[in-house]
Amino acid sequence: MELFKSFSLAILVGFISGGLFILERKLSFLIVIYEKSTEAHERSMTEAEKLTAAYNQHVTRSNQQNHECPPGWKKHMKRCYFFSRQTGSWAEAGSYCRNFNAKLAEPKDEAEFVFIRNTIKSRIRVNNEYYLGGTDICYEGEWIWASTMEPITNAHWSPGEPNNYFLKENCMTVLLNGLWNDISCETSLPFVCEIA
Ligand SMILES: [Ca+2]
Ligand SMILES: [Ca+2]
Repeated sequence: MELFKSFSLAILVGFISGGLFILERKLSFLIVIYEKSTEAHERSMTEAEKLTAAYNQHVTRSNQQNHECPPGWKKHMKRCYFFSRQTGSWAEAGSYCRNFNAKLAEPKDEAEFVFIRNTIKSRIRVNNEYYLGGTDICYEGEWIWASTMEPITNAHWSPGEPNNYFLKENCMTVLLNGLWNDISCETSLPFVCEIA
């Protein structure tokens, strides 16, 4: 009887040892698989990051080289400008510009003013003034740039302007001589948009 018990115990121990051995082998195998897949994942992440960085560099370089403006827009310094053929009220002109993440042009420095003046003068078929982004619609005589509501400090009004003709001229235009005028905001005119 004792012999039978010892024999059974030995078989049981052998069975368990064998099972543990198999389990250990399977576990080692799974660990190797996991490590390899982790390495592969990290490698592919690194490659994806490299590709992303290379793409971003390409875009930045391309923008630096071309100083890209959308088709039909003109480049000046770091900004893009659109001189429309379409016409609309001052409010419609502003909406049109905003559709392109732009605004009615606000020539705040001398270089920008000269660029717009020269471009207007060079457009030989044009016989109209163009809307810009200045207004005194909030308070008569207090001219501001609409996008920021900053006071306009670098005035380039044409002689005799702004005259608030018929007490209803509250929107800024640039005349064909390149200087500024005030006009009724309902007048249908072409306009200049600017992307900063
Ligand atoms: Ca006015
Ligand atoms: Ca006027």
